Amino acid sequence: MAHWTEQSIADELYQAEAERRDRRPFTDDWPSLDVETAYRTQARLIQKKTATGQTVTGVKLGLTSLAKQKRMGIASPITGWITDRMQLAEGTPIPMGDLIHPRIEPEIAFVMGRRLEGPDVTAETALSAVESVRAAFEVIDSRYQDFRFQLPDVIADNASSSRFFLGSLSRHPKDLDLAAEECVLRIDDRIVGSATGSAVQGHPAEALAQAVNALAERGIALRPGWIVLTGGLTDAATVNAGERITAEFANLGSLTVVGKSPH
Ligand code: 0L1
Ligand code: MG
Repeated sequence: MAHWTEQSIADELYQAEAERRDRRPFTDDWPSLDVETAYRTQARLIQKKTATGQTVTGVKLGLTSLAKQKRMGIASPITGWITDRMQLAEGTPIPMGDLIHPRIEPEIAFVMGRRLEGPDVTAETALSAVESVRAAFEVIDSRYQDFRFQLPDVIADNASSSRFFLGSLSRHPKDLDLAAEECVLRIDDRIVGSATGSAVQGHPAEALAQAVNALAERGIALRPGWIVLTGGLTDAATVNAGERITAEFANLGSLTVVGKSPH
């Protein structure tokens, strides 16, 4: 049985991503691996990324839907870090050759206007710290075989973060009803999902408040200018090379991405 430590798990996850290799969850060998240790491991993983020139540009909230939370036995989102290297400009194909088994989910993204720090942050306070709202696609990619993991595994793996896109339209939060904001997800011309912002903890600002309060327990505050991916609105869809994937929002515009073809 392998003897894992926070650092050796971070090293292994970093290598697995670089080598486009999936693996067994660490909890198979270390069943008592807990959430606190997993977040410290995630911090070591992001330190490795920043040591190689990546810059943290914000956070992602994961497992925001009721269905995913029930499966994992949690009631509030997990968080991961996003970096400048994960963000792709609209029009850039999803680099299928660099990823293991990417899935995509439409999200509502916030750009923070001011610092936000828990505890006791409410959805209202959280939203008042948001400068702008954008449509987003998050491309998730687990470093575990078949996305099979326990909660500590996925936290250590930076919440399956991989790539993301932001839409070009930027709206002020006061001009939107985010719980009612509709989104339709299409692959080529097939509708594969639809939802409103209420799919994310009832309201994306509620998800933000819960995440900020949880981050405060680890001494972390959100900084002005940081991006927050607030969580998948629909189920994540598998991405295949050559597919054209569109998220059509009622008030945030639409965003189209393609899975890069091998030729
Ligand atoms: O962004 C997400 O909600 C993904 C969080 C990790 C769970 C998964 O890989 O589905
Ligand atoms: Mg997501």
